Amino acid sequence: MSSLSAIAQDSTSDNTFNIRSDNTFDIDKIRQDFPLLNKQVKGRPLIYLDNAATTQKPQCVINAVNQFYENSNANVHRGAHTLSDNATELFENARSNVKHFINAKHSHEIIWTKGTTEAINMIASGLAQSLLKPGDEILISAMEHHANIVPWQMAAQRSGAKLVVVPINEQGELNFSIYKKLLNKNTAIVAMTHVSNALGTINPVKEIVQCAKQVGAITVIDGAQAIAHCAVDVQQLDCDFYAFSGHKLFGPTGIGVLYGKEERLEQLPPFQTGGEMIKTVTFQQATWNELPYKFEAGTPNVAGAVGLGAAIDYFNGIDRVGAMLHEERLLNYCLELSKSMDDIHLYGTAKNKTAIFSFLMGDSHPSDVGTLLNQQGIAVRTGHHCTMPLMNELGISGTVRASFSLYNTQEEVAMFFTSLTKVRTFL
Ligand code: 7TS
Repeated sequence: MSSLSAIAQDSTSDNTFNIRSDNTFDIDKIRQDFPLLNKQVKGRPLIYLDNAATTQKPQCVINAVNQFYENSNANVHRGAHTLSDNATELFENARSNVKHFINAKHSHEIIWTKGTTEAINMIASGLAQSLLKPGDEILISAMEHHANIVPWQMAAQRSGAKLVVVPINEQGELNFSIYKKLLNKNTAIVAMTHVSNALGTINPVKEIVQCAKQVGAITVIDGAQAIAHCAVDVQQLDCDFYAFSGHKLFGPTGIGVLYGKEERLEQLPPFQTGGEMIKTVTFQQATWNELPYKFEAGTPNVAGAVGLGAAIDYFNGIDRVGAMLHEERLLNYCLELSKSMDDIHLYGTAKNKTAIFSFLMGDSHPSDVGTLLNQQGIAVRTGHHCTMPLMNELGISGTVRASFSLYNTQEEVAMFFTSLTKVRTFL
């Protein structure tokens, strides 16, 4: 059960070894790049294990955002002045950074959004308007985040389509044979997560997409949890849409990406309307701007885009295979230490998974465990993790989730378990 071996086995990642791998992964150096990791919480050194919620930011990202406001702040695409030109160049360079990072064919296939949630809403709402009809089916999995459930429920309600859920097995893996059986000529959309935020399961997205294409379905991949842990190549995956958030990739909050194949984006109606997204407007009607601007109504989050561009530069600059191996070791160490605690019940034991350790301890309430861990400077997330239907399937109301990033250390894992042992004596 490991991220790297998982990714290596996963045929979606034929390019895994095209990402940087030069044995330069240096955890001490990396930690120095993240100012917040040196802070104290409750008088203890912070141990930040809530990376699936959001990652910390390296100094270079903080600087890029600050420098944008200090030196280049202006609105984009509209000024007849130097600052606006500078801002536009930085903004479009960041888009091009994203294009290369996920290997999209064109920069105009990269749409800036607020994050994954907005990106999926954009697709679901557009497809409800333009494509879905009564009798169509939208396939999602039982492990989806609410952001990849509720927009489809709304789309189904608006269009008369039906939401169909592919079950998971006991390990928290997609039941692939049932998925294949559920695909049929009425399947209009397959919307699935690349990596589960509650269980860490890595889904075989390339195979999911291949099968969906055989019935002519449109594929939407929620990449929120994958983007910082897997090598993502959208042309290899061949998905129609791929969504992710900047803040889970060491970038700022409030900025994210919707990738869409050019022809799919052309077919999709705009999500929001107003300035920037139009070509011509009369009081009677309007025509749309070209891609990507058709989907970027209003003044965008320019500083956020610049910050995300810097985050991608940072991420590309480290030994990413080294980082994956490091995360794999953290997860394995967690699993090893948890074996000595027989009242720990782990949720999510997929063969292919990222470093997410989701658990319950005895009959303790997850929020009690989280509060007591916080007293010791350890940040975890507790609750349903915005996957209430999954929690229902598992017959629980929530878990305690420790989610690791490349800057976490073996010592932190050890401290986490020492603290859990202490927590247990209080409960
Ligand atoms: N999809 C998945 C798989 C996610 O994990 C999340 C956020 C989202 C979509 C939504 O992303 P957003 O950036 O638009 O909010 N997941 C989590 C989490 O697990 N804890 O906090 C947020």
